[in-house]
Amino acid sequence: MTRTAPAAALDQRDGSAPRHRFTFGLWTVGNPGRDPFGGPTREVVDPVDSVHKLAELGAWGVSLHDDDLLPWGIPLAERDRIVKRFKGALDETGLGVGMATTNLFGHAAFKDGAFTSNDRKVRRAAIGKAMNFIDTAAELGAEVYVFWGGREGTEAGVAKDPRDALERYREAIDVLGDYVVDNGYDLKFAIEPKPNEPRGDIFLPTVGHALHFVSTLKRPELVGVNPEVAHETMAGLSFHHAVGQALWADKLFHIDLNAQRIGRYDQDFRFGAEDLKETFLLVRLLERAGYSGPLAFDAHSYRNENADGVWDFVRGCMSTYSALADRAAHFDALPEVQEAMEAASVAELALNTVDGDEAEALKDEAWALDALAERGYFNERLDQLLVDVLLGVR
Ligand code: GLT
Ligand code: MN
Ligand code: MN
Repeated sequence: MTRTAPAAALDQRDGSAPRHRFTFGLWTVGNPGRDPFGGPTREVVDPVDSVHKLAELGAWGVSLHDDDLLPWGIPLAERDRIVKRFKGALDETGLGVGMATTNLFGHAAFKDGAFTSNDRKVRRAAIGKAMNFIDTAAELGAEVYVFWGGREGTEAGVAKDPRDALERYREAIDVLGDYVVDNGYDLKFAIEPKPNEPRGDIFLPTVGHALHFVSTLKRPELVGVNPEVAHETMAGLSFHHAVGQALWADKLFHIDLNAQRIGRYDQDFRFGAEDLKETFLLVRLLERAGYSGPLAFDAHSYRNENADGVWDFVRGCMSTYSALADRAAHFDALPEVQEAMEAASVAELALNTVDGDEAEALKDEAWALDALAERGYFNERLDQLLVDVLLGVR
């Protein structure tokens, strides 16, 4: 079913569809402000109310875990009633479902892992739980199904051979891939890496690890990655480089946007709340690459906000993305930027280094290194222009 854009869409350039497909997880706007040291500071939000409010604010869609919509353990008839009511809200508002996923971390049985638990019965139950919600995801028209393996890891490294754990992880994704194809579902998978938290160390800790893992699968074409700003940043890595590698591999199926400072716990702050420069580089990259998948804000409002503050957080995420997209286009159009790019030989990196069999010429050219060391790359000028644009002085 094609969905019509909500009338209030923030960034409607051509008048027909929102240019950016912004989505929010039900668990993000519904986050009650719990942290490891204190209980909730806000009421739980009804998913149907979240759908209506997000539509009003101009989001394109939502994403959800099974347990966000269907509390664990409810009877089948109740499930059907809840799904029907939720579908009704989506139809009424025109909101889409960017991604769906399984909560494979909350239940106490997943304390040793889900797909990589040492207990085979837990592993089988985890695959079954995912299958159950894949059925609902297909019914809701989700385009991507995410796997975030928050519990797939160890504190006591001696308790799991990482080779066995990765083999079981691979097996689970392969079995679920067969399930999707056998049922004729139009659904792609995306693996979401994270280095640690809640486990001491998590398997598939970075985008690079996940990209290699995808290449080992039975159906690699079905599976991509879902990088999250906070997760690569926790590992001290450049997020836009990680996204660049996912794009280069044609594997950016989904993206989780938020903000994070290096060396901290998983902060999941409002998009753009930290490191505006890296955030600018990310948005510029996504815009230039023509990424058209969901732009999912996987973040939550500060704990000291009340229910109204959550909607300020939602507006802030979307307006910062849109403003940075505009700033990025403005930056690239500035003549002084184009000159600095030329001086820095930015476009030259897109040219082939070697054309055909040139071994003899290349060996001769090795002697040019001393002369080549003389030039500058004008990175100071170029980077300052970026800072000027971010500060609004250009
Ligand atoms: C959890 C995690 C996120 C994941 C979600 C999907 S759940 O909130 O912190 O990064 O994207 O399972
Ligand atoms: Mn995430
Ligand atoms: Mn996170």
